Amino acid sequence: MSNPFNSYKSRRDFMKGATALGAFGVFAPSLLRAGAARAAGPDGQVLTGSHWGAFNAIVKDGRFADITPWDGDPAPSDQLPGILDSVYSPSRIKYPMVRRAYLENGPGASVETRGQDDFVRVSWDKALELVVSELKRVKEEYGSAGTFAGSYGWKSPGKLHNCQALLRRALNIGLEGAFVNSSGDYSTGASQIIMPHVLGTLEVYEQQTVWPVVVENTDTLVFWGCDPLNTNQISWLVSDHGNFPYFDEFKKTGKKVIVIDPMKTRTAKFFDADWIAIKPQTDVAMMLGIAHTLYAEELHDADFLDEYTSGFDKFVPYLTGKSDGTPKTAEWAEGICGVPADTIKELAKLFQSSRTMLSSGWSLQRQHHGEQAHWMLVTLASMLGQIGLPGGGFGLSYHYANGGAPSANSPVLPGITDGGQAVDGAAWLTSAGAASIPLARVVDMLENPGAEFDFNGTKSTYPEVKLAYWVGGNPFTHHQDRNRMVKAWQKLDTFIVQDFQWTPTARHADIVLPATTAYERNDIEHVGDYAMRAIIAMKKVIDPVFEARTDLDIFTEIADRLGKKKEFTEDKDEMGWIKSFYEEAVKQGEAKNIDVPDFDTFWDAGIKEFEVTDAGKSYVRYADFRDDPLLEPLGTPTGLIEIYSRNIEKMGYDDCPAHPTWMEPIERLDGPDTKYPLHVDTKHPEKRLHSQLCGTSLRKEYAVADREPCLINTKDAESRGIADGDVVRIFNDRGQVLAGAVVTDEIRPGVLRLSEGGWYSPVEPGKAGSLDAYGDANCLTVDIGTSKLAQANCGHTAVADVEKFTGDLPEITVFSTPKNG
Ligand code: PGD
Repeated sequence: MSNPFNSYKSRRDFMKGATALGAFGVFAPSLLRAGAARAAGPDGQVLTGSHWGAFNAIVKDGRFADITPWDGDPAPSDQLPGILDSVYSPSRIKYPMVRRAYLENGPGASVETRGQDDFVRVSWDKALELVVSELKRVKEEYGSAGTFAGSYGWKSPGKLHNCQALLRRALNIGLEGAFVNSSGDYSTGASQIIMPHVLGTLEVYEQQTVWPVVVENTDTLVFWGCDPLNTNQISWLVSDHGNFPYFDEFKKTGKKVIVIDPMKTRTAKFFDADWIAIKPQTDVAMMLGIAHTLYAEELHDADFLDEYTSGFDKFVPYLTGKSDGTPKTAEWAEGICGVPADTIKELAKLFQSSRTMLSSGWSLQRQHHGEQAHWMLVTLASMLGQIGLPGGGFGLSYHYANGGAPSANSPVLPGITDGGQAVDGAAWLTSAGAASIPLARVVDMLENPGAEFDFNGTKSTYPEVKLAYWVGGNPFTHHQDRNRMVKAWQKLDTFIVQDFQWTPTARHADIVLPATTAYERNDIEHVGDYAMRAIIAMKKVIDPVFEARTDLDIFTEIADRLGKKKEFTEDKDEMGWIKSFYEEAVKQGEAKNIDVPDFDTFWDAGIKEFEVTDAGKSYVRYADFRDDPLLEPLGTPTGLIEIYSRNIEKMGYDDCPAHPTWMEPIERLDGPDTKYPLHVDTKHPEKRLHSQLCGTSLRKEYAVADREPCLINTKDAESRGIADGDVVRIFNDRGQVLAGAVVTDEIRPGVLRLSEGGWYSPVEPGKAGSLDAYGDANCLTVDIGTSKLAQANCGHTAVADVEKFTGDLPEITVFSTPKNG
């Protein structure tokens, strides 16, 4: 089966395809109202925004009937039709629902049958009465740490209906903050903790040296474990797709592109790149092999290391093997990463002799000892001495939210606050403790109340949690080791889920509250996370369907029932909040001399775009530091790039030494103690956002035999008698899933690809170890912290085996409404 994802669609291609399909033929553009000031009414067109970009929603007879990309989008995502389907899909939650056993017997009832029980429809009044009385009971009986509201997930964009901030706001204001929060995220959990020690900043969410500079100056562009043509389809805010025109420009230059990845990615195919098929989880070894070559051949930039870094002298004995008897030569690296030593040596020379940008993804750090990967990448870039030069150095965000698209001179919108102490930025460094856990340790916390855990130099104890309230996330797809999780979840008396679709998470809940999609409410957001290209009115397209209510509305009522409505709302309704955020932008505009129209003009127009400045077009990351490291020091203790960290040394962790180090992961392909012969690569999917849109008609475009596709190398398939299109069972000691085989040479032998985000559909719900009928990759992954430092998730650490499935094919239940739903 050929892989359909080898290119991206420019705007022209998108529209051609759409017209050919007749998708947009129903409404002549002249009949459509552009920029309607509110929901379209029975017929019309509304401009609004999403993770997948800005789009026009076409409404017919009061129904969201069609979707076309915003005129300003240079590369519309072909996932847009999934958005439309998500509003009316069979997986939509229509009414407030309560698990029957819970409704009949109360908190803690039959927890072992969560996921298999049927649900009972209740009124909103009843549902909220249950929610509020349980919040109060848990606070009374278990104190301030009995409820977990560190709810994580990709939710929807919008500065107001930020459901996670609203949840915490309701509990901060209504329950005097009686809840356990979380810090970090599943994307960059390891890197965002180690990078402040190394570079004095989170680094992963910072603007990159911009693409016009890269196109002009970079000779060798390396994509190391990232697939920007795929992942830049979506953004945390409303995607601008600002990188895509530069992909075309760079390609036209004919300059070298290298992709280091177990898979021949969409990006590799687009650029016709040199594909180096590394073994998964071995990047640190390969980087060390390059570093050793540079050092041994005296190709490293000693002046740069002297002036801008600290601790290289402590790293060298490790590199040469003086300290541990193992020189980290290219030959040594080959034995681990599977890339020939000659290739490693050639790369060292190529990187040193040409302007090289090492652009890395985050998969490298979403694995056991993931902290080491970006630390070693920064060390390698330091040895090359090009950090702060136009088009040289490293970048940790070219693959995310269109990092590197030049920034506009735009005001910055505020958003709804959580009404308590902010947990962001530098606070992540110190926010360990019973009041907040590193979020990927949630199962550990449920299993081990009272147990001590380390985190970034601190020690805390896990609280005893009895109630979890989840909004805007799908932990029954995003968290690792599903079977362990299913059991741990049984420790909860109550699990409340607020979502718009019957995700696997909602199916494991006791109380389910139907939220609206972003298209059934008004909001406001930026277009372009880094580019800040525009502010968009995310206008309501249609009224809420069935009994869905907005997150703001639900939490307002919870705050009201807790006697704190006024404090929660500050006397503002939906449009009052949106206006108040916009007014801040107007004030900033006045101060910074940016033209920002008044609210009514903006809302009527639907969007306000901002100019990209010359400074935005020529930004070079770390140029200031390079120009003057004394006046522009980094935020590290030494003010320099820390190749050796005394702070980490003081922590004394056995699993995170004080300089970048190759550390064997708990399991890996061909690893010393590894039991299974194949690695499971759980990269991000091409046709959905994590698990979002998995429950829509888009699935038909990629599912194989109705199941999540699993890429398998031709040789591995042949030796197991697996043919393209077969249903296969992938298994290890932690779990077993069915998937549809895609036999290909576009993946390294020994590696399977099963994308994260496939909805968990257990054949025996509630039973740990059940076969998953659809293909949830996290049935197979390990749930351990990356190290004591970051305690981040290891979603890319999994080995397994695969066989052709010959039994009776079990039904996939997860995409339909549960009984009575
Ligand atoms: P999403 O599918 O985006 O996944 O995990 P995350 O939980 O973020 O789930 C978001 C949920 O929010 C959906 O169910 C959606 O319906 C709901 N939602 C959307 N908008 C709203 C709203 O306005 N209100 C409410 N109430 N709900 C809403 C993603 C996570 O998975 C991440 S970020 C990463 S990087 C990790 N990646 C991997 C990986 O690469 N490999 C593995 N094995 N595992 C991973 N897990 C992580």
